Formats: sequence, C-alpha cells, structure tokens
Amino acid sequence: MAFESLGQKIQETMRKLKGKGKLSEKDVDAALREVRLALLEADVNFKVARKFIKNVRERVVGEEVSASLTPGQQVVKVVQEELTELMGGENQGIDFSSSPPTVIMLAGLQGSGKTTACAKLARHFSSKGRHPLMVAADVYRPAAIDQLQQMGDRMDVPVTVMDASPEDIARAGYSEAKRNKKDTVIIDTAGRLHIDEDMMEELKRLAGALEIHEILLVVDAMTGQDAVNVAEQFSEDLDISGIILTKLDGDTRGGAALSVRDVTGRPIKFVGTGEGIDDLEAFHPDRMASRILGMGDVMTLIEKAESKVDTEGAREMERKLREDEFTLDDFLEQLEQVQDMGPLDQLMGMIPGMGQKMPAGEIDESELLRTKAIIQSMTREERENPDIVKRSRRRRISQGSGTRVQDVNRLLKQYKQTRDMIKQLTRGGGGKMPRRLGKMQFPPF
Ligand SMILES: Nc1nc2c(ncn2[C@@H]2O[C@H](COP(=O)(O)OP(=O)(O)OP(=O)(O)O)[C@@H](O)[C@H]2O)c(=O)[nH]1
Ligand SMILES: [Mg+2]
Repeated sequence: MAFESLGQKIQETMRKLKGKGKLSEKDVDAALREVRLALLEADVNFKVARKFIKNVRERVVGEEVSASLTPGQQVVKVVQEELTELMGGENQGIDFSSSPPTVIMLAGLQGSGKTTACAKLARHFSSKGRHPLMVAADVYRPAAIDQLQQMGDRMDVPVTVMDASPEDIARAGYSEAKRNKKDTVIIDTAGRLHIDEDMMEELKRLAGALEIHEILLVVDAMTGQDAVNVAEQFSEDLDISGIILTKLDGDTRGGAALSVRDVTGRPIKFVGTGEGIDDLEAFHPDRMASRILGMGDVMTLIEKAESKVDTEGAREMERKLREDEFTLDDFLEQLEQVQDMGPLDQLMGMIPGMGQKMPAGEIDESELLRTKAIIQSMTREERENPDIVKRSRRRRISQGSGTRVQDVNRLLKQYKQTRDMIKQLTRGGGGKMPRRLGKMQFPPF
C-alpha cells in the first residue's frame, strides 16, 4: 500500500510523543527531525519537507494546548492538519460548465495512465448521473484508439474516432456531444516518453482549438520526484487546472502525492488506485492525511461501499452507524463487503488501526476467515454488545474459533476503534455525516 513506510514511521514517532506527559521543545524537535527524515525517505521534495516541518513546529510551539488534548495528541492534530494543507486542504472536483458540454482534456507522459484515466473518469461521471463522451485524439497509435473504443463499448459510453488531426477530432467530438446531449467531453491525447516541443505544441494547439474547461495532467505516482518535476514543467506551458495522480496502489512511497500540489500550485483532483475501471477516487487531502497517520479513512470506505454495494444496504449501515447501533455483525458484514470491493490491502488501510498491522503482500483471506470465526463463536448478545465480552469469555471464544486470545482482543479493539471513530465523525453533525474528517475533534488514539 502506498505510504506504508512513511505512515509507519510517522506513527511510531507520534506514539513515542504521546507516551510523554509533558513535551519540551527538545522532544518536539527530536520528533520533527524523525518526521522530516521519513518525508525525505518517502521522496518528498526537500524544500517541501523543510517548509512542512517549519509550519508544524511554529504551531506546536506557539499554540496553546487545547484542554481536551494531551500535548502528544496536540502534535498529532497539528501534523494531520498540516499534511492536509500541504496536499491542498479541501477536495477540488471538476468545475463543470453551466453551458454543457464541459470539456476536459488529459495530458501527460507516455504510460502515465491517460487512456485508463479517460475511461475511469467516464465511468465516474456516469455513476454520478452525467453523460460523458470520450474523444480519441491520440492519433499516433491505432492501438490507443482501440483501447479507448473497447473501454467505451464496455461502459456504453460513446467514443469519437476519426482519421483527422487531433484538433479536428476534438472539435468533432464536441459537436457530437452537443448533438447527442452528452454533457461531459473527455479528450485522450498522445503522450511522449519525455517532455518535448512537439508534444507541447500539439497540446497547445488542441487547447486552442475549442473551449476547454479543464486540463488535467496525468502523472504516475510511482515515479516519485520525477512526477513532480514533470508536473512542474507541464504547468509552465499549459494552463493545468488539476492533477490526476495514478498508480497510487503500488508501493509508491508517497512523495509525489505530498509534494506535487505545493510545487506546482495545482490541486490533485483524482487518484488512480488500480488498473480496473472503478479504481479512481476523488482526492480528499484530509482523508489521505488520516490514512497516513493510521487514523483510517471511513468516509472513503463508506463511499466505496455505496457505489459497489446496493445503496439500500449502505444506507442502512449508515443509519446504524449514526444511531450507534453498529454491532459486531455489522462490522463483519462491512468487512465482507470490503472483500468484494477490491484488493484487501488497500481497503484495510482505510479501517482505523488496521493499516499498519498488515504489511502489503501479507494480507490474505485467512485474516477475514479468522475474524469471521471469532465473531461467529460469540453469542448473539455479545455480538450486539461487544462491550460485555469479559476476559474469561475471550478465552472461550478464541478456543471456539481456533484462534488466539490476542486475535480476539485485537478484533474487539478494531471494532471499537471503528465505532469510536464513527461516533466522533457524527458527533454534532445534526444527524448527517459530516463531509470532512478534518473536523474531527480528537485524533482517535
Ligand atoms: N496499478 C495501476 N496501473 C495503472 C493505473 N493507471 C494506469 N495503469 C496502467 O498503466 C499502464 C499505462 O496506462 P495507459 O492508460 O495506457 O497510459 P497512457 O498515458 O494512455 O499511455 P500512452 O497512451 O502510451 O501515452 C496500463 O498498463 C494501465 O493499466 C493505476 O492507477 N494503477
Ligand atoms: Mg494512451
């Protein structure tokens, strides 16, 4: 999972801080030095890392500690907020035009994931009730056109294909969209191995050929600082409105995600998290910061559940969460749905307290089976109110399920963390789930 090593290191540093009753400036500096090193190791641009540490330090030393937090928790809170700020603060979506169609052009180097992103965006917009059309303006490789057309066929999204110049194809796509009442046009363009004049000229010509509302730059997170350099160069020549950071599912260290906004001034709007057509997420800096800090990302989990699972069930789950009726059975059901949703390791990182315990590659179905066995070895009452499970019962349950007492303890802890997290999220929300994790009052650990 992306950010794994960075997350582990920062979390370890924060744990040490939290163990202390009082923090001296020396403690803070020592901790921040470790965080800085972790950032650099994660391939974060050194200027960005320096500025980040400076901001955190100023606030930690300068701000009064809130009465409800320990000094260590206060530091965690500041780090969470500053990470969020660093990645752009609020989520920024597409700025749809009031007179459709909205035209979105993709740009980026060869292999960065443009064509894939084009299809993923079309899917994403369709799922939001929009009517996309894709334009195959990569005229150099017939295979690229086939690729797009196949994906369009599968999703029932029209693709404009023509034997003409990229500008003419784009204009034709626009007319076709207008004619057929398609409200969102996504243009796939050709990439080169390196930034060169030809490519830039072609992109500029294309951008000048029709009114384009958004130019999204597609960059490959796996390439670390290179991705950031590429983004910087592109944004000098083109009026980039946002970034799609792809391949965040691999073992990317995270540097690009943390630096690219600060270096280019352009927001990350979406992230690619796999090769599948559904592996695209709107980028929420606050949620990403929480994930890095091991605080989980319940909101993305719920959204994924809503888009994949029948909405009825998801709504019921949300109600239960809200009304504090979230039982272990629900927890299990959620885990099972999670299993249907995609690679377990990605999703585990979104469950509070779960991510760090599961190094990538070691997550297997047996963990889920074990969890299931434990829950099924409990009485109905225990499942509905796990707080009543006392020590002697834990041993029984572990025997009954063929697991260890530690496994039972851990499961109960994970369940409680998830429940508490949700409680904090929903507290004072007037019955509605707040949109942002950033509003959380306490770090949940
Ligand atoms: N793991 C992973 N793979 C991705 C992601 N996005 C794209 N890919 C893969 O990256 C490879 C290149 O993707 P394309 O969409 O063809 O890239 P492109 O930018 O269109 O490349 P050119 O058209 O050659 O310039 C493909 O094998 C994709 O499956 C992602 O988010 N995660
Ligand atoms: Mg392509």
